[in-house]
Amino acid sequence: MRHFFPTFAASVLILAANSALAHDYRAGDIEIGHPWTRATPPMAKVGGGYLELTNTGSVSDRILGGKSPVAGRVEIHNMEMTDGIMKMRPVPEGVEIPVGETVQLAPGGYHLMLLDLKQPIAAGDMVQVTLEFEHAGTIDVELAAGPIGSTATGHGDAASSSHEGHE
Ligand SMILES: [Cu+2]
Repeated sequence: MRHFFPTFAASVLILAANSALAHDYRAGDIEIGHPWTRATPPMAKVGGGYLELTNTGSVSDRILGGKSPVAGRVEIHNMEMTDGIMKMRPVPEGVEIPVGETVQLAPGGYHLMLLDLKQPIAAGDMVQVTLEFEHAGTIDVELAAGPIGSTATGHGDAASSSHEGHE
């Protein structure tokens, strides 16, 4: 057993590292890829949530919103250009995920909005969110928090400054 145990511990660590890298979920026929968020300034009351949704089923579905222990409420928002200004607007009807397609919730477009944050989000946090779908039901996922201003690929974007003006 003395020889066995260290080997076992090492393989558990490798498994844990791999699943953290993959960071995917499935709710019914909906595949959820790399949910992430970014750190917020100390006094911020809102944060964004971003992910990829793929419909592998035969019925169109819809992400309707969600909830989170760190936020008063979670809504779906969209960024839209109005008179040359990027504005955010709640989308209570949610976002359709057509059969066989992948929909991105990403900076500059549709996103999850965490409102009334109870505490700032720090880089490295795993923020728990329960997502709600019309057909696939609910699922708990964790948003991996990148640094302030980060995007999925690691560089800043124009959408983040618009977020600070929200509400
Ligand atoms: Cu928003």
